Amino acid sequence: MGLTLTEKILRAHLVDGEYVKGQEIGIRIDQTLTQDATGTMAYLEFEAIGVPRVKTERSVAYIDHNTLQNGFENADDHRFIGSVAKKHGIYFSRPGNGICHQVHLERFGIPGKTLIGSDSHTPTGGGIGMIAIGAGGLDVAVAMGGGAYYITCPKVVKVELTGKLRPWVAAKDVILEVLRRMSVKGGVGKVIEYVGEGVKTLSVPERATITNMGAELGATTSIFPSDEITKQFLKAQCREDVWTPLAADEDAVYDEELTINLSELVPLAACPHSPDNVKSVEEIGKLKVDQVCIGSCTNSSLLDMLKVAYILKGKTVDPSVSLAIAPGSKQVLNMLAQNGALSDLIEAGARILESACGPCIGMGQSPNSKGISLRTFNRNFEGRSGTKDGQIYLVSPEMAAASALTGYLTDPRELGDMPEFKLPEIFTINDNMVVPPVDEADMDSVEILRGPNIKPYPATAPLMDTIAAPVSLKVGDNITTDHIMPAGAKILPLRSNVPKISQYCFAVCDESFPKRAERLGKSIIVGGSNYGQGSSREHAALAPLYLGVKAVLVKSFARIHKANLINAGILPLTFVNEADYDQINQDDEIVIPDVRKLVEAGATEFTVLDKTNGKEIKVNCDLSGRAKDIMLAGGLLDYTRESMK
Ligand code: MIC
Ligand code: SF4
Repeated sequence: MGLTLTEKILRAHLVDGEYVKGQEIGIRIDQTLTQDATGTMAYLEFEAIGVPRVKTERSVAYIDHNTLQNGFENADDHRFIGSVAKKHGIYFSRPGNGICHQVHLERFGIPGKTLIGSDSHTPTGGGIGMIAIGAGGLDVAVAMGGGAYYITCPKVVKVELTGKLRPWVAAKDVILEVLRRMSVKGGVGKVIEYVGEGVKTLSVPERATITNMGAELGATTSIFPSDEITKQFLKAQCREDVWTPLAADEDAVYDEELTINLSELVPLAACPHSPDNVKSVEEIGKLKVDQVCIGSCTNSSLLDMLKVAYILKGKTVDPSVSLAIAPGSKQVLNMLAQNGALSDLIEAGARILESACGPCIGMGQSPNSKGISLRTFNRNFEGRSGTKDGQIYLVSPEMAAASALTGYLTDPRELGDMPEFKLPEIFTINDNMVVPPVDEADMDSVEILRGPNIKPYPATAPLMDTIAAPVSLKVGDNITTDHIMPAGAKILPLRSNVPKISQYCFAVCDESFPKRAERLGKSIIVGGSNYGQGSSREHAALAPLYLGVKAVLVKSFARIHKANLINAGILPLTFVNEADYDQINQDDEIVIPDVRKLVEAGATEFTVLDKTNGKEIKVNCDLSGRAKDIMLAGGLLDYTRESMK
């Protein structure tokens, strides 16, 4: 029986467990990446683990999220990360060098290797045949220290691509179509593997758009084969030597199958406030647009920017629209400058932003009140843009540019004939914004530079014998990490200061939550399905930890967030009968008797008592052997320290 590409790479990296779908496996990690919004914490954790030099083949620390330096905090974090990187063997990509996923694809990714990153869009690397997975900062810290990374051995979904995209229909439309069909929970526990004749019609940047936004499916990751097109891309990056051909066996057996005929796709948009709320331009109808933002790790490649420049050339942005463009990397921006396309963007009236995440994470460019903003990004969760009532639509760069000119949501096919857009034979290579680490022999000479906003990891404690605590918050379905721990220009500078950032925990849902949780001392959160979808930010677990949350009881969890809760020593529980969700109310007193003994004994189902209404509720406690030990120890940091003794 043939193997999928996913299974081939995972098996080659298996260091713990058996390759049985649904069971926990530990894999060796070849490469890691961090970004600055999760990086400070990840490196504090790495320091706490106490390994002097990273043990990976390549680890890179990027600065791309917190680049609005409105106060000393972000600059201090950048300096801290730079100094840790220099000392401990990590390459440091300086602010201005670009968005982590874009730069990693261009300069560091290698087909067939494993990569974990403290950012949920790490699967971008699947565009060149990597197994690239988003993880919590602590998992990345452990991997840098040489530890395995643990995942549930995934099911593999085959997405067979046939046909060829028609003019002005984009890779973005492919992933939007997958999201439309599978939903934001459809990928949980699965790797999405793209195969078929249609694959050969997609360039690496197009493939990377698709794997990048596979994160929105809740999938473990997404992957394309490594073929001649991959080779050509790597050659153009002067990295042909790292190329290897990789593909699934002809007779590979998949768990699920989906076929997408590229020739039949039409331009699509994800409507507010979810990436799977996908409709065609026709279905949406006439829509006046206030703002257009082009960029983010999903759509900021040179190819995307060249298409945008072509559409804008010689024209002027509609006077009612603000157009912001952030090219994804220094390489992209530089090449746009070299070939004159940058001038086309500027001439048309685009507001050029630095090569960073920017508006995607609410770092500036928030739309006006109730503003309709078309973005080439990957997430349109409520409030994420920084404007509470902003209405964000996720679209392709082609649709974004066409709409910026008309002021209305515009089908890019109205642009007429499309020229062939080609990647350059050779990219402009200049890695002068990547600072290599010092040699091991010199590491003592590097001083770690800490700013006053950088506070230690919050206090942890081993799992309690019995949890008796009130429900401090009850929330509904599809709560994202942007609800739990909002980002944006105001809050992001507090990422290295958990006590302070925790005061914004759940600000989108209930501003009174932090104070209430603190007053209660210890408490439980109750939620609906797909709780914690979205980002990898472990702050969505660390803030609740700091505020005394002991357990989270929900209908179902998103993968990375559940792992982050376990890593923080917060017990993740799910309802056996989802209808029981309606039985529990905020403020109810909950008791989980003998929870420590139950977890120790490996119990997977136990009874929780709601003392307020006298109801008994059955809950699942789905912890693998290792996760169980982590919970008992009080989190992954304590567990790792103990196991290293
Ligand atoms: C995001 O897109 O939500 C982020 C910001 O990149 C996050 C990481 C973070 O919150 O720092 C992610 O996707 O993991
Ligand atoms: Fe940055 Fe947005 Fe990509 Fe997250 S999704 S890494 S914020 S560009």
